[in-house]
Amino acid sequence: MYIASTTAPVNIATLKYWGKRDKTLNLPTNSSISVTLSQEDLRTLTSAATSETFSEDQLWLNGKLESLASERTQMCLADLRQLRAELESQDDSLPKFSQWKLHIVSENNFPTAAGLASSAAGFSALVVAIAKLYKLPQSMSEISKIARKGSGSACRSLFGGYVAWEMGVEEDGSDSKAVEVAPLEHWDNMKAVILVVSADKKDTPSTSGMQTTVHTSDLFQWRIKEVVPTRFEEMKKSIVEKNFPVFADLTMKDSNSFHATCLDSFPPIFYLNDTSKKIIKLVHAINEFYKETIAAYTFDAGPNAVIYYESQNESKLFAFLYKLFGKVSGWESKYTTESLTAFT
Ligand code: 2P0
Repeated sequence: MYIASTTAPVNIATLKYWGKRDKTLNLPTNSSISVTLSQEDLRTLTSAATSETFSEDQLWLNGKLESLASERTQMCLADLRQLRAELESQDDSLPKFSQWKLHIVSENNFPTAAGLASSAAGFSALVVAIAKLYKLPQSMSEISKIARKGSGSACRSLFGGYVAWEMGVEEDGSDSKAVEVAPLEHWDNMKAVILVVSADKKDTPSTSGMQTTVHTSDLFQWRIKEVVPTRFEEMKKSIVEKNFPVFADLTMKDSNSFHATCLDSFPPIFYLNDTSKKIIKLVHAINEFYKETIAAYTFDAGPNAVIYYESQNESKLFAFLYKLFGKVSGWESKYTTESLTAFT
């Protein structure tokens, strides 16, 4: 039996991916940017094994046997096997992994109750573990195109730190890939706190939600053509220059723009709840109080907030959070599993 393991971090978009121009290949309608969270806190650990004796492909996710039958997973496995077969055709001495079945074991180190999307880290770890097992020579950006087919946002979890997913223009997706904007060490005092507003499953899944938006929202057309292309360049620059106030403004505006297109979809999609909106107001009030932008909120396809800040401002930010939410157990470990719905 041959085995390889890897970890992949959760990434939180600061410039949101929302909309596909090709549903099968997961080709987006706009480029996006994310910040990868520390692997100590939130990551997926995946091991992939192959052996001539395995009779079927199998996956154990957090200790439970799960299906590998989805079309997305099958596309990833087929791409990886094809790259391995190319290697085997060049070197006869290589074992024929491309023809053998796979056993995959995957585990998240964050509670499902935190309500965080795990598909990005999950598909990223799955694809990278198999690429390692197959000893594929392709770069991470090349491999990110395979992870993208599993779940769009997964392509960004192949890199640590600050990552861009370039949407590309080709119909076959050959230029739709993740690239590093800057490594984690470049801006290592950046931190994130996650406010778990609700651990419930989201009511509109991202994949169908984005299709509704693409087909029905006029505002969305403005967003992808006029707003995001400029913002993409400005945000990359703010990261390279470590300009927190600019990065923060762009991050908050893009979260609001994404949720505005959700509201403009027909029927409308609501991800933010009243608590989310109070957090938005709170962050603006904090920045106003200090007369300096020290915190930036962003919300994905759900009501939970991620607040970015620089470590030197932690006590300034947390003074407000503690005062308003009270000190809850688990807070110190950067995210709380307690519901904040009591915040009124
Ligand atoms: C993002 N989200 O950029 C955006 C912001 C949610 C809101 O990527 O259909 O799970 O698997 O490609 O990647 C969620 O979408 O969707 C997402 P698929 P995915 O992080």
